[in-house]
Amino acid sequence: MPPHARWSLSLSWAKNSDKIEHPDSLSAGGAFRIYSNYLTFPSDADLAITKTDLSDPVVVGAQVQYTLTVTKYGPSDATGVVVTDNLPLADIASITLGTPSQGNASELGGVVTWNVGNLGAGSSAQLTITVHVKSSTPPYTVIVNKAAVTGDQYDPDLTNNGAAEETKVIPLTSSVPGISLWGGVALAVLFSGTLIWLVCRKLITAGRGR
Ligand SMILES: [Ca+2]
Ligand SMILES: [Ca+2]
Repeated sequence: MPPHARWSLSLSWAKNSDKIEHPDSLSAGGAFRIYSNYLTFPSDADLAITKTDLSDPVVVGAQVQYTLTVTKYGPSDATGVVVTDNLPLADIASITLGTPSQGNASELGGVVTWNVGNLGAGSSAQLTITVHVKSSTPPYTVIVNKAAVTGDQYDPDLTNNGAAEETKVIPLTSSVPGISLWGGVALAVLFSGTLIWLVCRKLITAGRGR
């Protein structure tokens, strides 16, 4: 049991029990002695969340698919598991939720709430969220998407209850094509024709001047 952990304790004893001394003096603010070998603590319910993005980097106006995975570590089951994902609306034009592997998900005002429900020890659940980057998003913007998971039980490790994914926005590739072989030939023919026409006109002009 880590320091400052929350736990509950149910007591039952008989007078003169060898487990608790002085039960008759138990009152508000009173003190009594409990032998630790008679105590049992609730098992840990360590929830964790990870997030990935596809693709990164992303072209301006293109889509990104986030995959959220919530996992239950520790020996006990978790109940009331809820994932909250705050999508960066400033840079996102549309939001499409996939069907979660369990539970149900909804979106309101850019906040996705995924009610996962119960998760057994060692089990995971997934949800995909597809968004489109705004065409007005400046290139080289780094979009940050944060999500968090909570549950009913005490979580001994809160460092893995949040996940942030960064996605870099890049500009469209230049749409001006390079000069192909046939383009080069066409330009050469055009240039040659123009040159020939200029030479002929020069000769004709010179002939008239004689
Ligand atoms: Ca945790
Ligand atoms: Ca990324």
